[in-house]
Amino acid sequence: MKRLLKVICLVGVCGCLLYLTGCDPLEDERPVQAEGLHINEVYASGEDWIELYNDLETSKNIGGYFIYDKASSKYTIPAGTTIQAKGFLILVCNDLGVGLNTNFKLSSTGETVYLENSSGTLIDRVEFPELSGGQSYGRYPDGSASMAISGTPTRGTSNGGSLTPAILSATRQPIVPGLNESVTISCTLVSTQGLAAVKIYYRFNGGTYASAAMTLQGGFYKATLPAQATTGKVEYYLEAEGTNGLKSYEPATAPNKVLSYLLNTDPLPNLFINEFMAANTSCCPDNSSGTAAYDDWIEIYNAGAVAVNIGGMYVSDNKANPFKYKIPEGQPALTTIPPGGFLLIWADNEPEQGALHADFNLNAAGEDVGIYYIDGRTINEYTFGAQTPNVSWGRTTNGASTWKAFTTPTPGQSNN
Ligand SMILES: [Ca+2]
Ligand SMILES: [Ca+2]
Ligand SMILES: [Ca+2]
Ligand SMILES: [Ca+2]
Repeated sequence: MKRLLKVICLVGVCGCLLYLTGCDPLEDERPVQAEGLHINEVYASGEDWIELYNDLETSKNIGGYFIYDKASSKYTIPAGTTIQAKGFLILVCNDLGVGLNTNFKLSSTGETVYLENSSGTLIDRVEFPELSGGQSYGRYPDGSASMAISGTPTRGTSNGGSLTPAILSATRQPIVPGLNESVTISCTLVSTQGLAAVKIYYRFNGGTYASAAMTLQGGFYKATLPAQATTGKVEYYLEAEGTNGLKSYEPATAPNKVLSYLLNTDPLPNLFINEFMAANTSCCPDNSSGTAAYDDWIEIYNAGAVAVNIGGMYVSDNKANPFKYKIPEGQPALTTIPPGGFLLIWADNEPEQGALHADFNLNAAGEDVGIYYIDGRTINEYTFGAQTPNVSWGRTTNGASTWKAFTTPTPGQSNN
């Protein structure tokens, strides 16, 4: 639809020049007629919000103004809403559509938000880029045309004259470290402008945090965490400090919630990816929502002699990311597989439907499927090719090394 409209746009009113500069009727390309009220900062991960800023010397009544990301569903700011001179107002973007809660959310992959006055005149527009958790996009200083990503959102207060360096998400090598193995942590920054230092803080088994400088090597800020000779948990987080003294963290919740890895030598349980379906249109419904939904599924088989609670373990559709979906802990009645038993996990990208609903689908064109221990070690994984709708792919007998197509699938039941 968008493409079609673009073509109409190309040959129609907009003409080639505007088309080349991004003419898209789904985006509002009217000139902004500024009146001193700005979209000053946006935040798109977790509880989304938009910060408005009144750059005037007088308070401003913005009742009846419109804020939106889609012109087809503009949200009307309630009557009587005012912003003080040089003041800020937060609109929470949570789909509620009441009071200062807008009828839309923001996309963390980036989009455009618009502000109109009560006459429908476009008075501001901000196109924001992809934002990582904990990052905002705003004007520096408040109300100016200079926009940047910051690692320190300032919800409802001044953005300040300079931004805090923002860390792009950290990576770890190896992703599943073992005993006596040093670990390299890397990150990049959104901008190195005004950067004073990048540091890593780390600790072992709940001790006190040590810190180390992260140094620029081949475009990445890197630090190496020392090898550990005993089992336990390594926790770490990163800090970027600006020359303005402001600091941002990865994860943004640090030091309360941090990144970590486990060094663990437990023997792995005897579990198999036993059968799965990557294209379900009529086979076997997931009734969790109250209506039949034909979702992808993964069957796990416990070939061991003892029950295994998979709470805290992971399933993934990507061998390179064993930590993709953590089976919730604390629900052993749901997540324990008896010896010789089976457990069905819906790969429906609907984790809100319960403990046994992973946050991914299986690709019918082929990909990986695996189950991983609490420390990320591989219990069992498999790479499959293109799948036929409503035909499952499973081990010829439970736990066997050979696979075949099942025209009569047995989700949660023996393949034999
Ligand atoms: Ca702010
Ligand atoms: Ca699928
Ligand atoms: Ca479902
Ligand atoms: Ca089966």
